[in-house]
Amino acid sequence: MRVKMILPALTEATSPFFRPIKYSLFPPLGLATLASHLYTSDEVDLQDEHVEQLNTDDTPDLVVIQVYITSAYRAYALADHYRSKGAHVCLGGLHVTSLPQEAAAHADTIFLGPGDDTFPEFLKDFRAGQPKKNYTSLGQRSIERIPPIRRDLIKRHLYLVPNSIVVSRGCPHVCNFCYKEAFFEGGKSFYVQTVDAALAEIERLPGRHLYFLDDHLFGNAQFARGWFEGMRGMGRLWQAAGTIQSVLKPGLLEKAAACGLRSLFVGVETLSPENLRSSLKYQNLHKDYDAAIRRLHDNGVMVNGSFVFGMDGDNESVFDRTVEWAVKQGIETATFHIMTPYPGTGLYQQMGRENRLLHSNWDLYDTRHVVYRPAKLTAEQLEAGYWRAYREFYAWGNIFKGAWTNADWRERMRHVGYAAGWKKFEPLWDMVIRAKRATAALPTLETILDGFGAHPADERAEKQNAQSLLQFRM
Ligand code: B12
Repeated sequence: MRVKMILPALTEATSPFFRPIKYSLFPPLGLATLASHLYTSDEVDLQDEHVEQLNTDDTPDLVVIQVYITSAYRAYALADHYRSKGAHVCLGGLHVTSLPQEAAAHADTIFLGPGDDTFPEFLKDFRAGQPKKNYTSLGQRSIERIPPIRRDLIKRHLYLVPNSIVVSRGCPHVCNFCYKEAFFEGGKSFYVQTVDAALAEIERLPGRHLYFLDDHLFGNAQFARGWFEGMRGMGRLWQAAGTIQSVLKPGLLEKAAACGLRSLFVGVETLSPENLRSSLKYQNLHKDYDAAIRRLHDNGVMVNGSFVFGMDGDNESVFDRTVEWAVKQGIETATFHIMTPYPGTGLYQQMGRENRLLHSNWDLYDTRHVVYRPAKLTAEQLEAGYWRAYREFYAWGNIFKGAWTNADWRERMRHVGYAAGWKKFEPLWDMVIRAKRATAALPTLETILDGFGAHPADERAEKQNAQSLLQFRM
């Protein structure tokens, strides 16, 4: 069977003028995971439009497309193109799950929710000539027995971070702006790999660097502790995402740092308890944010703080207050978002009920545009504040101010290297991406992550080894 798998480009990714690095970071892990259910005899062409020109002159039997909200129109156009050529087109992913009717108009088969259980079922029906129009993942979901991901289909050299990995699905929390509740509706919404399978997947990845794309890698502390132990001594350097609450849990962060955690994406979202309550982000309520950031830095873990602007408690002062706080904490990188009510989420239903949705042009649901009527801000103030926050946070003055919150010179250089490398050399990234050499920058990333070869966790590990050796001799 000839199978075509496509990750269409999100808006902004294919601008002819400029290529942001963020779209050349991670390979299409979702599609490579689904491909593990195909026969090795099947001819599979996996294309990611973020990093390569799509070839649509081919004549596959089966086409599998992953759809996000800001790639929906592109995905539908590709689906229509291949259906007109007689291919069987499958659409799935976050946007299809939130708006199945819209997607069904462009597909032979649609999939709702995770595909780990439904896609193999579909393939059996399809090979038997009886594919259904709709497959919905329900009930007891598991990833404990999924086959190894088809990483052979991924063009590693096109990505800065070819070693992206997930060892879980979903998240134990219920924030009302997040896709999760809608996507996992009807069944388990947080489940993990087995420790052995997680370690086996890690062992399969070449090199040192790993990037965990799990929504919440520390969501199941017992599981996390298990494979953190298993990873000790592997010499890995890795990045992931976790909550303020999990960072404050005694012992867990230390174990993660000891086996290579070097930066953490943290959903800080807002400094306002009122906003935390209204967005059902209870896990951040009454938590000492400053102590959490300090704990991360004390363990040599850099912070990528994620913030949302435009919640109902926000007025004009939110932008400067947030940037000032983040710089004062020495947060290395920040990802700002304009609050975006994604279809299917509690926030979208609230905005609909209150008649505050401005339009349904999905291309603009990219967290850079205002698509609803804010409460205490105008749409212009919100968009201008968002862009000002990015400019201010990554101004050289603030990068150095943040770096100088560290006493140690190496930590200061690491902060400057990481923050500036991420945001101050975009023309250079543009050149590297167009030259299809994104992976060439990985050793630099590894050196910065590892504190130029002298990371506190390594020093701590060496000291502990020396001590245990000494005790052994005595
Ligand atoms: C990698 C990633 C990206 C990549 C691109 C996507 C990609 N796949 O490579 C990049 C870095 C470009 C990106 C950008 C952004 N992202 Co992003 N990203 C992710 C992330 C962290 C991991 C996706 C992944 O690899 N998951 C692991 C694999 C195994 O799962 P999967 O891809 O979902 O596939 C499974 C199922 O979805 C399903 N499936 C998927 N497709 C199909 C198709 C078929 C036919 C079938 C049967 C099944 C199926 O089966 C697969 C196996 O189970 C997700 C988090 C998440 N939980 O999805 C956020 C996430 C998708 N991103 C998010 C956001 C907010 C953004 C940004 C706005 C961030 C920013 N500030 O810029 C931008 C988008 C900007 C724009 N122009 O729109 C949000 C949601 C957005 C939404 N609702 O669409 C998420 C959910 C994070 C979150 N928790 O809120 N992102």
